[in-house]
Amino acid sequence: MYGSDKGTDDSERTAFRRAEKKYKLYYDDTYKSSKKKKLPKHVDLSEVIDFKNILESYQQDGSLPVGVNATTCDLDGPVFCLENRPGFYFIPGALSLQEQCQWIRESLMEFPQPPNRTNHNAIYGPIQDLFIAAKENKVLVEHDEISDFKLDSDVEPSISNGNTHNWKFVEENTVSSRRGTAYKSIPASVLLRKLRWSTLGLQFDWSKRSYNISLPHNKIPSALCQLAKRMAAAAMPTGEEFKPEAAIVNYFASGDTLGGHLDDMEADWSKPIVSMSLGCKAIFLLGGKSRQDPPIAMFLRSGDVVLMAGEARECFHGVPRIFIDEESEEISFLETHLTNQDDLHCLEYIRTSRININIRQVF
Ligand SMILES: O=C(O)CCC(=O)C(=O)O
Repeated sequence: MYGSDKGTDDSERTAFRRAEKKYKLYYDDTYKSSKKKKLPKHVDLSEVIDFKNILESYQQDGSLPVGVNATTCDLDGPVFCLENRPGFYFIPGALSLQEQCQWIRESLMEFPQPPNRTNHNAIYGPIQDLFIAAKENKVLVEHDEISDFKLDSDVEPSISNGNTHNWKFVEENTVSSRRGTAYKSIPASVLLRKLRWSTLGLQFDWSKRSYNISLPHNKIPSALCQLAKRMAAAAMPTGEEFKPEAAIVNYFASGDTLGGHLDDMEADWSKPIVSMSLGCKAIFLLGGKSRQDPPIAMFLRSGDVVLMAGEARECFHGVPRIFIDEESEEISFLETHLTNQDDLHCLEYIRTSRININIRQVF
């Protein structure tokens, strides 16, 4: 499901694949041999729906493009739907700047904390305080029975997937002073960049593509539950309340993609998936029930919320592209709110990244 900018040209056979290829990040070869910064290749974005513009026109004179409808619920702004994708809802700018900053901080500092699992679990076991370690330039080292680190360590080895993990964060200078000792090491900042997902609430087992309710987990934080319930209302059957039980947090760096897929592991597809975007702008592809159906491309900006319920749950979707720094004006709004000392590291991260939190009712 996850990808990077490495060639994935095995097939152009489906309409979804062709759209992914059209929008994904390629660099302009003209600059390859020069020392200049690599520039993204130009891509025609004229067919990408921009709900920010749609909202502006709608607020000005009530006009809407053909095929787009608006409804209202308890939120401050309208909720847009697409006639040819029933069950899909787009809420532009649903999150205030304060809310966006709050969820960026939580996504970096709290959500990757054990017992929540991340893509790093399989190799390193549970990692505590990755964000702080990255901020302090620490290095994760593997220490075995004979290594010096074992003697220094007061940390019990962790066990995950049946493997014992002896990894521990140490000061960068400790690593360089012990050259010659056989151990593996990786800077926390690299691990933070390579963080692709964390799971909250009921834990998802990617190898089995199912929820593993026996894995230790915390409940979804109550503030996130309240927010998801408020957002989900537009897509809920009348009189029913959304019950957030699990969430997947996706982290995207430049060149990262999320390949076309279905979210079909939850029991009841009438309940929406509530999907929040933070940080750099992205292109979202909303396909149909077959990969052969040409997908609709739309921009997702920081603060936008998407709901997928009912029939839309059967639609392939994915993220072929994120736009970093100077291409993403949303970051300048966040800059004005991420101002204290701790925030600066979040800002540094989000300047070149996108975070997506998608919240699900499992049963
Ligand atoms: O990043 C996004 O906006 C979409 C995420 C998604 O489709 C998923 O996690 O299933």
